[in-house]
Amino acid sequence: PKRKAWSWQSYLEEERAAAAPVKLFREHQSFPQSRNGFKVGMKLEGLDPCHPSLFCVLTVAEVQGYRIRLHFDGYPECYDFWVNADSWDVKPAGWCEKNGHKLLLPKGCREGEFNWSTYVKNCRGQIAPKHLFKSLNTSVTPSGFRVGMKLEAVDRKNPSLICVATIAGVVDNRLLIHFDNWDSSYDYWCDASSPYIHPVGYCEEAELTLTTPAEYKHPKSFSWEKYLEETGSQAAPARAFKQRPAHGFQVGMKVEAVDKRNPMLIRVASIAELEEHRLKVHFDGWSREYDYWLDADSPDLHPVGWCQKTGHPLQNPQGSPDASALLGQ
Ligand code: MLY
Repeated sequence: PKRKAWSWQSYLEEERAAAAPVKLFREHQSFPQSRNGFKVGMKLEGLDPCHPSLFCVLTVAEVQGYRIRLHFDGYPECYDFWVNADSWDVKPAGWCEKNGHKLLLPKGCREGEFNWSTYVKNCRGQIAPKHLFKSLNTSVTPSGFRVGMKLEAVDRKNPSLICVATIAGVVDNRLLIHFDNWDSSYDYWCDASSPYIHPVGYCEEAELTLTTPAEYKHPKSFSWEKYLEETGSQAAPARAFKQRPAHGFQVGMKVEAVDKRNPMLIRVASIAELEEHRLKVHFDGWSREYDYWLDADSPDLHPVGWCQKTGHPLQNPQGSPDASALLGQ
């Protein structure tokens, strides 16, 4: 028997479910204003998602709707990753040099010898044109955060720890958080309203344990006053930290979410559980074991209709539309 093409509208009716209202999404999650102009082969600079303090030389390997798959030049394909075309994490060639950031060079390139125009000429590549980068020239209000200032921050790789940390970078309205005396693999970028950063003294006030810097001599008697003096640094001013309003998502609302296990796929999903700044998504038609938590402002979360609007395939609960096409149903 012929199966009717899957549609959100009839699915929501059948399920008696509601789509998460578009107003609950942040701009970067919602319907884009422009098209994705990136083309396969274009080269750019971007953050390594597994090592977010590092900008790297990347090539667009695949374009799908408003998303691009990025490849690390000179490294195996298994490190490729997907971002939205308006991601702040991608920058045009030359951005690092201009902004004083270290650029991880393609494997095999020697330090001091790298030059973008010779590089693209040699590999017959193409530099991604500047106008494709939507996150450039966004208006920025001065924040009060300065490089070197200290704060208390959640270690996102070990989220039960709140630790002594430093602002290691400030770019636009984004802050690079670094954990004192740890390597940069725990670093992350966030903004002043991130729920993961707090002013000096937050743990004491909230009666939480503050994780002191690695190899700190007297962790039991840690005092901020002493530490700031020892390190000749300042605390980030409390007024620089902004409160983020709670998200408005509710359990049962339908969304479109990236499948973390196969990030090229976006699936029909439901909000399954809530926390103040996070939510758990469930992929409709799949076992609960694939549910996962993400930040309410994650770029991998979109309103119903996002795939259709942006020209991205959507995996529906009946299985992918492409698969049924193959079976001739
Ligand atoms: N058991 C982990 C804890 C690392 C915590 C690092 N934070 C504080 C930046 C480990 O030693 O790898």
